[in-house]
Amino acid sequence: MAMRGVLRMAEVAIRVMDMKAARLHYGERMGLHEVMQDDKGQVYYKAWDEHDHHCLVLREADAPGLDYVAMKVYDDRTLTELESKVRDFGLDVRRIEAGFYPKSGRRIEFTLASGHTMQLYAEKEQIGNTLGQLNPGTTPDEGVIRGFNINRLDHALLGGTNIDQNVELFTKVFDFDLSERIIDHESGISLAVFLTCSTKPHDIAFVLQPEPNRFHHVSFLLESAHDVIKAADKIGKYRIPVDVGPNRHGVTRGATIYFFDPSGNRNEVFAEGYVHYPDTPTIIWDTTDLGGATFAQDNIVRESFLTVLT
Ligand code: M3P
Ligand code: FE
Repeated sequence: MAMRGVLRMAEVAIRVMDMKAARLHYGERMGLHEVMQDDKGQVYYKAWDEHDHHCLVLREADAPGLDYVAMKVYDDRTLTELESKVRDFGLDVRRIEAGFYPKSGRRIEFTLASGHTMQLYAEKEQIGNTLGQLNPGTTPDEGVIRGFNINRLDHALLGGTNIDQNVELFTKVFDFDLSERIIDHESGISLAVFLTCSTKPHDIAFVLQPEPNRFHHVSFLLESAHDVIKAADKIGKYRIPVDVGPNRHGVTRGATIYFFDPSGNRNEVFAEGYVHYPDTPTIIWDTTDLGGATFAQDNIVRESFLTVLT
């Protein structure tokens, strides 16, 4: 296995305004598994086919939005190496001791040029996917895969300033590839950038916004485009507000539906997309085909998709 360094988007921490409503949404409706509530009242979730203890943290607050994203790195030595590389790149690095975040080893934290708080860590308690490791079979017990049948956390799209500086950091320091870029066809400036550390089309993406530190969406992986349609049926049944109904992104070629949690944070469930390799060329879309880049089944640019962030 050649993949070392940063492994994946591993934890997203978001603010919700009503924890009871959020639990109904993320737990009962979406079908994520609540694994813990801490002494501050924060609620932790995992998706069924993840081994780590949790991938989503909800904190009750006065306004929605993102607290931080955290990526998991291969091991503690990688974390030490990346800490000095991030400092050499010119960012201030804060050290967070093991245990400060529940079930987690030590972390480093820094602020991206786009204004977002990002963390790296190497260790988190693993509780498995219920199948075990010896002759695990293929199919968990009834009730493990439920709700929208979410397999795992997939990616986050963040809105902010200076997104090209983020590309520098992720490609030079973290060894990500720039899989895709949306540019303004007249000025050539980057409007959105998509970055991968794996064979996924993206692990994190940034969209240019006039203000720093905005949250566009968190996305969860389903097994198939069929599962996206089945999720859409439940989104309709439970009157969950929809931003964009089932469609396929041009960027990433993922089957998608965007909807909102009760606090207005955008969620996505996503499936398919292409396989990225380190030698896959960067794909460029320009604003002459913004409809096709964003929603390729009708080529219509959605105003809300470009302007509603928390
Ligand atoms: C995704 C995705 C934009 C496209 C976003 C794409 C900002 O969120 O999951 O592929 O144009
Ligand atoms: Fe997405």
